[in-house]
Amino acid sequence: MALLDILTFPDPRLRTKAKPINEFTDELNTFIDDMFETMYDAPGIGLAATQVNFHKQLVVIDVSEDKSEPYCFINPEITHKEGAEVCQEGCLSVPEFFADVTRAENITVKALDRNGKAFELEADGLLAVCIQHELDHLNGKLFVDYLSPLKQQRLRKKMEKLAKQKASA
Ligand code: GNR
Ligand code: NI
Repeated sequence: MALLDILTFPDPRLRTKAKPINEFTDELNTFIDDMFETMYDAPGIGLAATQVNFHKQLVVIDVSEDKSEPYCFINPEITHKEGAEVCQEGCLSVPEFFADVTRAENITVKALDRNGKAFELEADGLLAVCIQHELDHLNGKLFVDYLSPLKQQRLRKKMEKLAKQKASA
């Protein structure tokens, strides 16, 4: 197993639109294991392939506290959305930054599992928030895109400062 490097904002590769997966190989399964390992190590509750510079429609999620609910979604599609809910979000690609985002409260998602078998899942709460956050990544979208221009400007300044600190450390 291996830890993968996570791209950080404003890396333009985070804006790539992911392509569907149509081959379910051993290689893909090893990569999925690496994504889980990277997510748990970070630690995070979700990781989209886009974030590790692999531009295919693949995400892993586990919102449990004890690594007991691993989900892998391939070629995911939200087929139903209902209600609205505000949640404070963070992102492994936007370190040390948190902001409120409004998402659908209840969703239905259909996807393929790591063996290529179709499944459907209804989700609410943190799992629903996380699924919507990860699917955005596959479309090249980040949670910070929902913020006001002023807040986005502040974030850019903060990221520039962090990058300078890193460069001189
Ligand atoms: O670890 C993560 N936590 C989180 C918290 C609230 C809303 C969304 C998330 S997803 C994030 C991991 C990540 O960046 N996934 O893309
Ligand atoms: Ni994210």
